[in-house]
Amino acid sequence: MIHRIMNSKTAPTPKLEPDRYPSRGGLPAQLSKRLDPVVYAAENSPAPIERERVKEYEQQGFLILENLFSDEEVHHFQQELERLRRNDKIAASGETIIEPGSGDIRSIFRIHQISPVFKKLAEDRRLAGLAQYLLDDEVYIHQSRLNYKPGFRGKEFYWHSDFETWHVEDGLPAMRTLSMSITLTENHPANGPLMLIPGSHLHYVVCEGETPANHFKSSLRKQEYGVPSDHCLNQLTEAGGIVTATGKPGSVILFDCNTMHGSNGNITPYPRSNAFFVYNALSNRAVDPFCDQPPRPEYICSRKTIAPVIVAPKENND
Ligand code: 6CS
Ligand code: FE
Repeated sequence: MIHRIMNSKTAPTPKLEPDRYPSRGGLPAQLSKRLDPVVYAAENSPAPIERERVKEYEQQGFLILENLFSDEEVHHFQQELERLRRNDKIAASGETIIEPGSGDIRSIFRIHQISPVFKKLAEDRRLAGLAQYLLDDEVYIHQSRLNYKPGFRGKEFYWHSDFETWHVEDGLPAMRTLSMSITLTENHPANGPLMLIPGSHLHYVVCEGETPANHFKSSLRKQEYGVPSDHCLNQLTEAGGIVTATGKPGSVILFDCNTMHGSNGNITPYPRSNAFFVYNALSNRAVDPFCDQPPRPEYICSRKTIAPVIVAPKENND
C-alpha cells in the first residue's frame, strides 16, 4: 500500500513512502508477517554476548540479562531516580506522565538528555555496544524514559507492540529498533513486572481503529488504540505462552521493538521502577508518521535531536 504523506507542518509536497506495516486506518485486526530481520549482525561477526544468547534473542524476541550492573552502580541509579522524581521543574515540564487517578508520577521521558547519570548509562558499552551489534549499525536514542510504576496504585500498561506505535505514530520505517529496560527496583511476580510473549515479534499485529488526535496524551497513561484484538492476542499466547520478566535491580530486559508486551497494575507497596532506552538504527530514523496525524513531540520521538550514541570505551565499565 503506497502511503501518501502530507505532514501538516511541511509544505504540501506529498512524499511517497511505502507503508510496509499498515495498521489502524480502517484495517481489520489480523496477524501479518514480519518483513525485517531480528538480528542484523552477520553470523560470523564477533558478538559481545554468547552466541547461544543471540540465538535465544532471535527466536523469542527478548533476553533477560541478570545482574549486569553492580550494587554500587544500581545505588547510583536509584539516587538519580529519586532526584528526578522530586524535581519540581521536571514535574511541571509538561513532559512528565502522571498516573491516572493517584497523581503519582508514571513516566519521565528524555532521561538521556536531562540526566547526566542516565546519559552515561545510555552510552554504556554493555547496552549501546550490544544494540550496535544486534542492529548492525550506529544507534541513536529514539526514546528514553523512567517508568516508576509506583506502589499501591501503579496502573497497568496494556498489551502492545511498541513498533506498531512507533511505525504508525512516529514513522519508524523498519523493525530495526530495540528496547533495554534496566530494573532499578526489584521486579518480582507481584509488583507488575513486564510480561512478554515469546515469538510474538515474528508477526506484525495489525490493530483496528484510528489514531486519535494527540493520542499520546492518553495512550501514555492508558493505551486503548494500537492494541491487539483479543483474537490476535489469543493466537500469540497459544503459540508462545507468556513469560514474566522478574529480576533483581541491575538486570536488563532486552526486547525487540515488535515483541508483544504489557504489565499488570501494582497494588503492592513495592514500586517497580525501570529505566528504558530505545536504540534505533541510524539508518532507520523516523520519517513522517504512517497515519493522518502530525508527528508526536520530540520528547517522545527523537526527530530533530538525532545523534549517534558514542559508546563508552571498555575501561569505563570495569
Ligand atoms: O507510545 C510510546 O512510545 C510508549 N508507549 C508504550 C506503552 N510503550 C512504548 C513507549 O514508551
Ligand atoms: Fe511498550
